[in-house]
Amino acid sequence: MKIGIIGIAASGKTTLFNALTGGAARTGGYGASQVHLGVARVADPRVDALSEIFHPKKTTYATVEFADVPGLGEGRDGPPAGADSETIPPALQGADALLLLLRAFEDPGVPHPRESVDPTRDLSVMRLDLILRDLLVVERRLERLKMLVAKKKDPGEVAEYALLQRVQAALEEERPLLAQGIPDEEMSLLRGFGFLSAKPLLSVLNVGEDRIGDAAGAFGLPAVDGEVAPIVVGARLEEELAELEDDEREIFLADYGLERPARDRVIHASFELLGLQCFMTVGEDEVRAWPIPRGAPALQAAGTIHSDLERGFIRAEVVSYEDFMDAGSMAAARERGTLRVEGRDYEVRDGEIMHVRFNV
Ligand SMILES: Nc1nc2c(ncn2[C@@H]2O[C@H](COP(=O)(O)OP(=O)(O)OP(=O)(O)O)[C@@H](O)[C@H]2O)c(=O)[nH]1
Ligand SMILES: [Mg+2]
Repeated sequence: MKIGIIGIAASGKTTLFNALTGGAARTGGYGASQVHLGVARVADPRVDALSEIFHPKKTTYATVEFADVPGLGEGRDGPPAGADSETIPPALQGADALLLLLRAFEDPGVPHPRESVDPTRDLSVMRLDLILRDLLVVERRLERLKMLVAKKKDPGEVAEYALLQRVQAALEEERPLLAQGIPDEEMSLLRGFGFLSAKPLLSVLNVGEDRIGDAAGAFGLPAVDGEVAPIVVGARLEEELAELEDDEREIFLADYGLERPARDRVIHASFELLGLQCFMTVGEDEVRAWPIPRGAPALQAAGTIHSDLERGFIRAEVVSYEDFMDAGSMAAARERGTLRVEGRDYEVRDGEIMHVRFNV
């Protein structure tokens, strides 16, 4: 599952990307057109605690993939051009969700493409930019469909034409696809387009190092119904923190009056934005957190580990993280009756420790 990091030019996207993924991509490149791909570890105290109990050969955390793309909006590129074949950047087409970084830091050394720092303005610029890019793709597809449908009345194409016409009208009213109330079956027909305004969006406010303790509201950012509240970070500070050893990091954080880096909060929120949760497997070989969609059944969880486990699934032995910690071992949890036996349709809950019995 991949999150695309978007924002206007010089908002600190690559800086944040480095902080999240431990990368070292060049920042301050204003105008660089590279896409950076990286993987961020989802910190999880439960995995740490389980690892201390089992002393496994290997400990594996869940991960989230991030793609850092060059600035959008009216920054470097100007408004999206009609003839542009890449109205939806390919790196974003396949993204499952978007992280929108909003610049709130002042730094005379880093010119703002619109001269003044105004995250509320940039938020609407970016929202509109996503809608316009989708609109261009819809318009081009409609032109093509019009010809096709005129020649031959293929029922699939006729339906797509009608659907896209509705989408077009709503986009023209500046309603993002995600807010158009399109039913799941129709949404899946649209998936291939990779529409940007159909992707869940998390706003992150880059406030720089001076105003790190402030809340998003202090920057005049309005709260939007149904959207997660923006997360406040100092991207450059986070980038520096990511490079430090643990003991140095403590000192650095204390200097800024912070308890912990914002990095983990951003990664967690991204993970949740993707609709994911974790279940755990434990043992002497490996303690591991496995990401699965929230509400996924045991059979799907088994398949995440290995296709054999799905194919030959017999049952799952499940215990909640808390019950396991209370019991101290799988055997003790079994004796206490907190270890349950569940079937293939069992809805796995976050943090549960699972052992799959299978036979192939
Ligand atoms: N003072 C300060 N500078 C920052 C902060 N975050 C980023 N910068 C600086 O802003 C400049 C641009 O940062 P980048 O991360 O390259 O910005 P970007 O959004 O990736 O820019 P483009 O890829 O060109 O769109 C760099 O010089 C960063 O060091 C911050 O929190 N505080
Ligand atoms: Mg960049």
